[in-house]
Amino acid sequence: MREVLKEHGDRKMDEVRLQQIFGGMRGVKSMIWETSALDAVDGIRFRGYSIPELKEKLPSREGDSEPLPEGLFWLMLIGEVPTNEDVEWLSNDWESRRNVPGHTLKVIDSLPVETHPMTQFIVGINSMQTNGIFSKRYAEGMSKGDYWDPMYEDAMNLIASLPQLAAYIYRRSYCKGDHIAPDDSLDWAGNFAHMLGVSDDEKFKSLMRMYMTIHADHEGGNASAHTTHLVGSTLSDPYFSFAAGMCALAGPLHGLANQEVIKWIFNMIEKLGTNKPSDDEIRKYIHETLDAGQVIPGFGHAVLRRPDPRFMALKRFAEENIENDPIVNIVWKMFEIVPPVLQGLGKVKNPWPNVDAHSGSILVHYGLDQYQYYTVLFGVSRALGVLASLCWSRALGLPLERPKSVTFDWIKSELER
Ligand code: NMX
Ligand code: MLT
Repeated sequence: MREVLKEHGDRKMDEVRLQQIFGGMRGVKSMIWETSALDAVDGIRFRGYSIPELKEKLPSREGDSEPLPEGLFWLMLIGEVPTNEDVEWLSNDWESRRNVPGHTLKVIDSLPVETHPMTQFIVGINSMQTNGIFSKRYAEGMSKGDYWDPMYEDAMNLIASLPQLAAYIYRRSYCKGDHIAPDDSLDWAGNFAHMLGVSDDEKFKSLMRMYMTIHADHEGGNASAHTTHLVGSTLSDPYFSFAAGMCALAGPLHGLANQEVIKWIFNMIEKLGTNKPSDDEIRKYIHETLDAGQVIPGFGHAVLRRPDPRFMALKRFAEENIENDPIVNIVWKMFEIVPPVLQGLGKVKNPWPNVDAHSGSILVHYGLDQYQYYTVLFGVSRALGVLASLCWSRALGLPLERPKSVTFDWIKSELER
C-alpha cells in the first residue's frame, strides 16, 4: 500500500459531479474495503467469490448444504477459503469467547418490553463495551503498530456474543423471557437458531446459516458498513463502531426495510381479507402505496441494477425447501408485478427486488412472524463483514475519515467562475 501510494499517490481515480454532492455521494470512490466488492449487475462478491460460489466452496455442516458463516468470516478476514478444520476451530473459538455480561441483560430488562428490538440490540452492544480490550489498552498507552491486535480480540469477542444477545432480546420480547441455553455442540448460526427457539425444523438452522452468510457484507459504502468504518476511524472500539453501524441499519431505507416488507404484505392481506390476492389486487395496492407518497419496501437499490443475488439465493432456498406458502407466493408475485410499475414511474433507477423483499417471507414460514425483530438478524450477520473490515482498517493504519463539505454559496460561486 505504501509503495503504491508513494508512486501513484496523486493519480486521479474518480471525479465528483454536482449531482453526486447533492445526491448522497452515489458512486463516489472514496474508501478502501477489502472484504467484498459490489458490481451493479453481478451483485456482491466476497473476496472475489459470488454467492453461488460460496455455497460451492465454503465448508458446511454434515447433513446440510448451506455454507457456514464461520467460513465466510475466515475468507473475508484472511482472504483464503478455509478448510473444514479451520471452520471448526473458529466455531470453537467463538464458543469459548461468548460472554454477554450480566449487566447487559439487566440494562435490556430495564427497557419497556415493547421497546423495538433494534433499540434493545444497540443498547445491549454499547453496554458490552465494558468488555472492550482496545479501549483499555489504548488508555494504558499502546503503540500504533499494535492497534490491530486488541481490535481483533474485541471483534472476535463481540461476534461470539451477538447470537446470545440477540436471542435474549427475542425471547424477552416475544416469549415471556423464557430463555434457551446455548447448545455448544452446534455451530455459531445453528446455535443462534436453537437459542431463538422458533422452530425445531433442522431447515430453520440451515436457513440461519445461509441468512447469516448472505447478509454479512455489501462492500464498504452501504450505510451500516460506512458508519462502522467512519466511527472506527476515530479509534472508537468495535463495540462503539458496530453499535453506530447498527443505528444506520435501523433506518427503513436500509436494513429496517426487511420488517417493512412483511408489514406491507400483512397490511395488504388484512385490507383485502385474503392471503391469496390476485395480480390485479396486488397491483392496486402497490399504486395506493405510491399514491400515498411511500416507497415499495424491498425494491430498488443505490448500486444494484439487476435483481439482488441475495434475493435470488433466498428464492432458491424457498424453492428447494418450502411448498406452497402464501406469503412466499405473494413475494414471488411481487417479483413479477412491482418492477414494471416502478419502471413506469420513470425515475426509479433499479426496479428490481433487493434482499429484504424475500427474507421475511421465509422467516414467517418457519414461525418467526414478529417482523420488528428482522433487522436484528440482519445486524448479527452484518457484524461479520464490518468487523473483519475494521480489523483491516487498524492493521493498515487507515487514518481518521474526514471528507470535505461545502456550502450552497460555495457551489454557486464555483458555478459562476
Ligand atoms: N418505491 C418507490 N419509489 C422508489 C423506490 C421504491 N422501492 N426506489 C426508489 N424510488 C424512488 C426514490 O424514492 C426517488 O424518488 P424521488 O426522486 O421522488 O426522491 C427515485 O425513485 C430515485 O431513487 P433511486 O436513485 O432509484 O434510488 P436511491 O439510490 O436514491 O435509493 C433505495 C435507494 C434503496 C433507498 C430506494 O430504492 C428505496 O427507498 N427502496 C425501498 C426501501 C428499501 O427496500 N431499502 C432496502 C435497501 C437494501 N438494504 O437492505 O439496505
Ligand atoms: C446492504 O446490504 O448494505 C444494502 O443492500 C444496502 C447497500 O448496499 O447500499
